Amino acid sequence: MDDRIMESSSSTFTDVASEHPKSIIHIDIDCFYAQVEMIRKPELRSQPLGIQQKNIVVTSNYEARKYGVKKCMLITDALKVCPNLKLVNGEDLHDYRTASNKIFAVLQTWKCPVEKLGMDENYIDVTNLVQERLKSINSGVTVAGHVFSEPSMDCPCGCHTRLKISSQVATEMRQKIYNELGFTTCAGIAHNKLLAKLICPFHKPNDQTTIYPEHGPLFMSTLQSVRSIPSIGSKTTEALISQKIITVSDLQKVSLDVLKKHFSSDMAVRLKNLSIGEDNTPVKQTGRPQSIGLEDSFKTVSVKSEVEERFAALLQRLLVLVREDGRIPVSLRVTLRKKDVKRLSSHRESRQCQVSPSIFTINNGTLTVTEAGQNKLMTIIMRLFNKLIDLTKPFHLTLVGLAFTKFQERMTGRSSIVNYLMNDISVQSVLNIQNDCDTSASSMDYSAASPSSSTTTDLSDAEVEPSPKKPKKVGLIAKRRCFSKEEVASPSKLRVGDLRLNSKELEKVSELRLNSRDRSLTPRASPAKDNLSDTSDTMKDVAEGGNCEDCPSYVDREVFNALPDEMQQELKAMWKNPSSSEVPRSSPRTSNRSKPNTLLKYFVPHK
Ligand code: DCP
Ligand code: MG
Ligand code: MG
Repeated sequence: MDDRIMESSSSTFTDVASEHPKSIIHIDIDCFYAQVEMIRKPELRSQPLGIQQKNIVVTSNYEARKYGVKKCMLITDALKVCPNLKLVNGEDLHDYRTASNKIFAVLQTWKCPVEKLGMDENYIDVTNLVQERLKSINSGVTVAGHVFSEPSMDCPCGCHTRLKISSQVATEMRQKIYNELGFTTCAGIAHNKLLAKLICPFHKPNDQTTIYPEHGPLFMSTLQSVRSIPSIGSKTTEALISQKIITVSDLQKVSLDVLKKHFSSDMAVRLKNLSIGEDNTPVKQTGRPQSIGLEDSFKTVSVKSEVEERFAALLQRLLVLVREDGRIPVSLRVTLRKKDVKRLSSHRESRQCQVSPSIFTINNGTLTVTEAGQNKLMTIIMRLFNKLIDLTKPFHLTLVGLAFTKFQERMTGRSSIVNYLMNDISVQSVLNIQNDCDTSASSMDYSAASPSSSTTTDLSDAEVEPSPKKPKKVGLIAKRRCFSKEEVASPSKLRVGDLRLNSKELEKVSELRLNSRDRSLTPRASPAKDNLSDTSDTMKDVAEGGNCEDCPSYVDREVFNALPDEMQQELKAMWKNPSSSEVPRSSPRTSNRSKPNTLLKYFVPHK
């Protein structure tokens, strides 16, 4: 064992008043996919059940595990050990994803940071909640569930009591998940994420385990492979194995200096700390993913038409995910894994480009894509494919992937003026058709993504992306939409800004409306535009310089006149009675915080 590390660890253990200040819970759902199926069909509970994806059992219920059915077993092997195994196809992840989101939502009701990890795991940082509860606790707190090992002495920082309270919170959380959704779960409770996650399956299913900091090194030494440590990936594992460091115990014993010869200094220290159960990574509140993607892997595909079929199937599934998410995509990435038959190797390549928001429409609050829109997306996908593959030569693919990698935000609050304007989304849609992804070499923004970042439904957006608009275009759009270049990036402002139509654009909209049979082009909730002649009237107003006698000088009349009557009246009333709403003359981002969606902030004078 590295004495230096252990020494410093044990000396700080006694010296520092609050050495283990955090309280972390890790919750993992028992046999997740299988439980979703058993909740859906309770008769499955009493029989051994396997969830099948292609030729693999991705998970099984605990009944099947008694027979030796393991995760990722081949179907043939699983049926050998358990001939009665009932198989349910689990390739459609929709219901699993929905259940996962519901569990996340339940955990959020404690108002603590919750970090979602994959489909069935969540970290919850209950530090503040525990501090609150401590205030009203006078005596003896007992632990709920199992303990890895009873402590030999009390830790002066008081973490034992805090972790005991955390174990009670974990029980409450698991109980609520069970009561509301019917899932049994396991929990691990510790002073950091590493130990909470690793101790979680110590007693399973449907149970929980708490570990105290002093037992971190002992517990870690029981792990057979360094790969069991969550943040140690395959490359680090390989590098460690090449130095004959195979078990976590080996890692504890190797000196820091030896590790530093093979890893950066920071990495070496991190590895040593991990080996003794020390980890200070924070629980990061999970937001919405920065990209939504799907991949399909297969043995080999070498024909373009088959690639197209696979992309079409992926696109259908991806559109379901995007609809659930609700945001409007503005960028699409295509990923291929190419097999080099000569070298017996494979590598990933990605290309992406912008897609026009006009492909997506909002019908009754739901994001939809018409058949024409889907065809347009397929055209874009195949153009990107053509950029990635030299079709004059044979190709061999083992994976195709699709991901939407950037989104406009939809603001859906009732008070959101942006939301109100979105009822007229068809206006933007018509205008945005011009901005469609054009894959001709001169006008298309392409990027070759880094291969490592082409993961499915990745939560990070590490790729080097093309700038959303070319500089010249940005300037033009910023001008047209009355926002500065920097503000163009703000999706909500772009939407409102889209109403700043010049008379030519309005003519175009009007023409398109008159010619279009698409019912979606008829605005629903915009009183001034309930019929087409009203639109023409608006155009007339614009052509004549507007009818906004009451407008302050900084207001753009074209913008004002493009607004529905109701909104114009609302603005006029506000300008007449400024005390009712402060005009944000400075920054629209910072002023008028109490009314973040007030219309007035969109009428900021140009500097
Ligand atoms: N899963 C998958 N492919 C894998 C591993 C898991 O598709 N290689 C899916 C199926 C699981 C779900 O992810 O149900 C959650 O994975 P877990 O490792 O948590 O396994 P389970 O929840 O199924 O079982 P356990 O009770 O051991 O947590
Ligand atoms: Mg699980
Ligand atoms: Mg899991």
